[in-house]
Amino acid sequence: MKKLSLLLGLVLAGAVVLAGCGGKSGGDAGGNGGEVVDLGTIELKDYEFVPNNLDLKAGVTYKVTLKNTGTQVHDFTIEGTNISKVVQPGATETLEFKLDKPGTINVVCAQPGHKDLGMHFTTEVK
Ligand SMILES: [Cu+2]
Repeated sequence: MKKLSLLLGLVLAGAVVLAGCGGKSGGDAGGNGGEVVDLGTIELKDYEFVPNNLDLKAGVTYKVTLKNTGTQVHDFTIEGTNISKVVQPGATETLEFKLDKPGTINVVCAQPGHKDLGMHFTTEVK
């Protein structure tokens, strides 16, 4: 009888440890969601983005610095979203954004004609 209750105690202790692990990993994921990941600087030139790819994950908040080194007004716009930032020639702006779903996104300059001049790229959201 004593042996059985000891065994039961061990099983219960194991269950508590497992539950504790599950709770901890959930908490960590929430912590990552709260922080902002800095993507560095993207240069907006006449008429291209440099660099023209990004390493993105859904659900993460990113910050990007947009530097317009061209002679025209440019913008950084993610098609199909309301994520967009206009940058005047010679100016630098920062933009924070978060994408909810994985998939392929199109980043474009929405100024008239600029996309057709090559100012766009596609990138993967994991
Ligand atoms: Cu442009």
